[in-house]
Amino acid sequence: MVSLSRTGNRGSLFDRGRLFREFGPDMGAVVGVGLILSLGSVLFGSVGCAEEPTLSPPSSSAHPTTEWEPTGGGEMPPYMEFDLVLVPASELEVVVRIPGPISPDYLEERYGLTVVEAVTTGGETLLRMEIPEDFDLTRLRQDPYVRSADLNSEVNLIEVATLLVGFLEGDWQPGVVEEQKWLETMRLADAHQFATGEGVTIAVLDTGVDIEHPMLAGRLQLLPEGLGLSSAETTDGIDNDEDGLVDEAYGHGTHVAGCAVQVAPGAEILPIRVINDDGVGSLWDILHGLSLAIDFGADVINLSFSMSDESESMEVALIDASAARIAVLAAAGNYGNDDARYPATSAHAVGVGSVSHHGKVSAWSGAGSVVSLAAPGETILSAYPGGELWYASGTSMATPIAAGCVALLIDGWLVDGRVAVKQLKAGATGTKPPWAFGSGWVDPLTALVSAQP
Ligand SMILES: [Ca+2]
Ligand SMILES: [Ca+2]
Repeated sequence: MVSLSRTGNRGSLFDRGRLFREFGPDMGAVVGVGLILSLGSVLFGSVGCAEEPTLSPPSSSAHPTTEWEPTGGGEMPPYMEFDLVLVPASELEVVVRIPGPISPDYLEERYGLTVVEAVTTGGETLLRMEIPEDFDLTRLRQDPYVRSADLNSEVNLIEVATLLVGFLEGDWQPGVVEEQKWLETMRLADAHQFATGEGVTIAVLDTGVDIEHPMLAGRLQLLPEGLGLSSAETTDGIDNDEDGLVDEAYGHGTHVAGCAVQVAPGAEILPIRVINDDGVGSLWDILHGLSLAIDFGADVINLSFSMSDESESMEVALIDASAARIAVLAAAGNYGNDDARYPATSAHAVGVGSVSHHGKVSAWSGAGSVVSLAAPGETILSAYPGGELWYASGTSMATPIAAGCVALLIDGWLVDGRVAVKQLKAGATGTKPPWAFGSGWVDPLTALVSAQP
């Protein structure tokens, strides 16, 4: 058994009783009674919002805004034609990374594996292989030519696992988007006078995006055909994972990409579809997507999903991204303050949790010292396929908002992704409670004004 090199603590990082006492029954109660209720209360705007914002709105952009509420409900749009089938996760497969000079034949002959799919990346070969009945993963991992090997496990989208997708808001209305409170408390209008993320590529590994959406049009770098993964978000009207919900993840990637461009309107989004419309992907898809993100020059990689367990292959991929000076941001999960999920907990990724637009920790957000940063993730209005706008809440929304901030710093200071993350952490603002995250919640304007390159 190969042990993974990690730092950080996945244990209990929070005192729920303390949270309850200091921050009111709304927070403590929802942590206790379950995620579906807590998320419902967030979406209907009942999580307490009585405090003053911790960031003062700048005078230049201060304007009277009507207090907005999610308008709720709405019909699911008609399903579009399905033209992409993602590879299902399988316990009968292994994903292996070997040096380029080593032939896959070596693995076939020595371990009885059969190549299903192979990609070359960074001088190495990434393989998806069928395993024989008496397969021994430990023996494969100990092979000196094998850099990483894992069973090809299932990967789930955070919001789908907690039955949260979003609300239909109606047609594209840019004026409404601009009135969101979180844009104001983050002082983004002022930050955009210093930087917009121009020249920065943010890879969004998700369900793909609606490439025609007005919020995204002209801001996309699309994957060329023939790579095995695509950029477009599509839906099939089928309950692919047989959980009783049909296409429950559809729109997730479009929404996530829209969050990033609201923060960094000059950045280019590279959508990589690694999760299907029911919110299910595989470790293979993720690893393949990460290799494409690196190969296509991403400066920032956004991972708004969590995995059921840590993975040697994922750690190796994150180390490679880090070596390429890429900032990898991962959602901490919506399972409560003491339950941040991998890969947000990896030492080689930047974990991102959620706060309200006042900087109050979201009751359902993964938190703790192992989660470096937080960003607004409650009732965020963003793009939805078909030119629409939906509200959604979750660390999936907070993560691309933080990723957009990293893009602003890369542009503003002409630094690489990893330096930009350090600057963003150094400029972060305290949350309520202040010990919730490793550094605090993102404050791009402070980092743009005061950071050292
Ligand atoms: Ca389903
Ligand atoms: Ca489906």
